[in-house]
Amino acid sequence: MTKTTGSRAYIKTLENEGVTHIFGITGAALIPICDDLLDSKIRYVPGVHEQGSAHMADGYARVSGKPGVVQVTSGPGATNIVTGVATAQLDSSPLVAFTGQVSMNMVGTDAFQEVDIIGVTASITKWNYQVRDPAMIPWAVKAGMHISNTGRKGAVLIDLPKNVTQEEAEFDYDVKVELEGYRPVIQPDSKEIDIAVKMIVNAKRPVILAGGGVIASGAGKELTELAELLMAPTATSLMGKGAIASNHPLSLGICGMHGRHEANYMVPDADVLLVVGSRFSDRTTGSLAGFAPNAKVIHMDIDKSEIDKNVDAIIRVVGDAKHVLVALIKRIKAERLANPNGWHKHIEEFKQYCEPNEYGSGLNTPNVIRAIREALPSDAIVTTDVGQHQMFAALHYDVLEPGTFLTSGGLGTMGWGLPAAIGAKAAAPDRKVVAICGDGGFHMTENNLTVAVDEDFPITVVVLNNRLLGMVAQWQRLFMNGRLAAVDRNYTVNYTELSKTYGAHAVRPESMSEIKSELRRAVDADYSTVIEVLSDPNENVYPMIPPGMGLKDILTDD
Ligand SMILES: Cc1ncc(C[n+]2csc(CCOP(=O)(O)OP(=O)(O)O)c2C)c(N)n1
Repeated sequence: MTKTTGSRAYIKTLENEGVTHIFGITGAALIPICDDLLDSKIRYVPGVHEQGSAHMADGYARVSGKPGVVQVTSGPGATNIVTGVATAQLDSSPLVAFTGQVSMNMVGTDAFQEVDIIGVTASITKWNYQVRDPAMIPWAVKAGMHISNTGRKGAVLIDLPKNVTQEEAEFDYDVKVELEGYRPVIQPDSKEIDIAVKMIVNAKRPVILAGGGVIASGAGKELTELAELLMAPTATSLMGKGAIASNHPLSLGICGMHGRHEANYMVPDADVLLVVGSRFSDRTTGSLAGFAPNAKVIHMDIDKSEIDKNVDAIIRVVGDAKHVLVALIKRIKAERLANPNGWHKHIEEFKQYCEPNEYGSGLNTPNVIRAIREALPSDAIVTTDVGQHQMFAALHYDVLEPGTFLTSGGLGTMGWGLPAAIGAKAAAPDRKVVAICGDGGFHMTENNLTVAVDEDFPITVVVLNNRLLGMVAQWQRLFMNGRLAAVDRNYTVNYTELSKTYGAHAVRPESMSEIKSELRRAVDADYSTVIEVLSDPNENVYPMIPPGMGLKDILTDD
């Protein structure tokens, strides 16, 4: 074994763990690490604000399936990633954050740029840990990478006091990572599977609800196979969008507050609801009283604590979605299925809503979203920001391959879409990446465009500029007698010109045909483009379930 500094041990361990990119911003506590990174093959991607760097690492993680790494300095660097860490944690994305810290002899003295980031992030991380001995660095880094990307994935934060990175210790990469009490259940119990199968094969009106767990475990193919085997209409949560291709005849689309009619009418009528990798967020269920009131719920999840949390299950299966689905499919194939009497055919009754003919051919957000789909190959990655445009995308963007639609579902973080797209491009340089943003969210993190340009991650950003904080304005129009408060954003800033100053190509097309041709040019280009679309400030996203109401209490614009 050789002696080396904590800083070098940290970098060597990251290299051995297969880390390709580190996103972040430096500072006093990170000087030794950034110096050593000059000699590493890991690509360091300098950011412009730590929140953006954290979202980049999150986007990278969601696309690569590997942990995304963000590295920031102590104090304000660390507090600036809190939103990024919480966003990743709530969406079960494997983000590993490394924070610099003041030296151990200064910890607790309110030293310059000292903050107790372990305390701050305790409730928004899967695990956090302060390394106090350089010899522990390989163990801590390996443990962090492992915890973030196993079981239910999530955010990890590791705090690195400066002296720990400067001091020397024996470097032992092969140190065993034994974590007492950490035993994620991957393989489902075969008895639980047997009980579930009995219920499933006798179902008359089976419906599947797939969540982000299906995407995270790469089980889209198995989910689709199960749906076909049962001829079961299949809805998804927002995070599960794409688990089954949007254009599959059994796809109901997303369910919930801005769910499609197919999903919101058929989920409540199920007699057996098969839920895979979904946590029953309130945005997915609406009022629990109206959510599948007659269904026997079979809840399958990798995280035992999600089962019976919001919705009582009758059968509980703990395990990784892919393993659970493989086991189910194998068992169901050996059974005789009940005749569901054409139950799935009801899907057609609801499909008329949300279809293109409803929106004509003029310039409106659903048509822009559809034009984005038409301009992209099936493996292109779309990220969204948060607001009306996000829900329009959830309703109208057809996801053809699982894992190609990325969004901040749990925390609903405005400002996520653009930096996450940069991280996605870093993970998949050969694929097209488009961020769909509102003007509000774009303005929160648009400075990251400079990273896309200067670090050569060519992406396309579509800014749907309605000059309003649109989603809030929609709630005010619908539920506050139309009194608009705190939502007006008719700023003097010109996003097209602003984007040019960051070095991006930027255009403001004015008709659908111009939008379509700009989209085609942008996605084929090897540089970043911002397409600003001046959209209608009075547009509402429909369908919508008013807050607190049930899935069938659907508001439309008729
Ligand atoms: C960081 C953050 N701040 C505030 C909110 C609350 N919020 C949710 S949607 C929304 C409006 C978003 O406006 P915009 O980005 O312009 O998108 P639009 O709804 O107009 O499509 C706001 C303020 C949020 N989700 N995230």
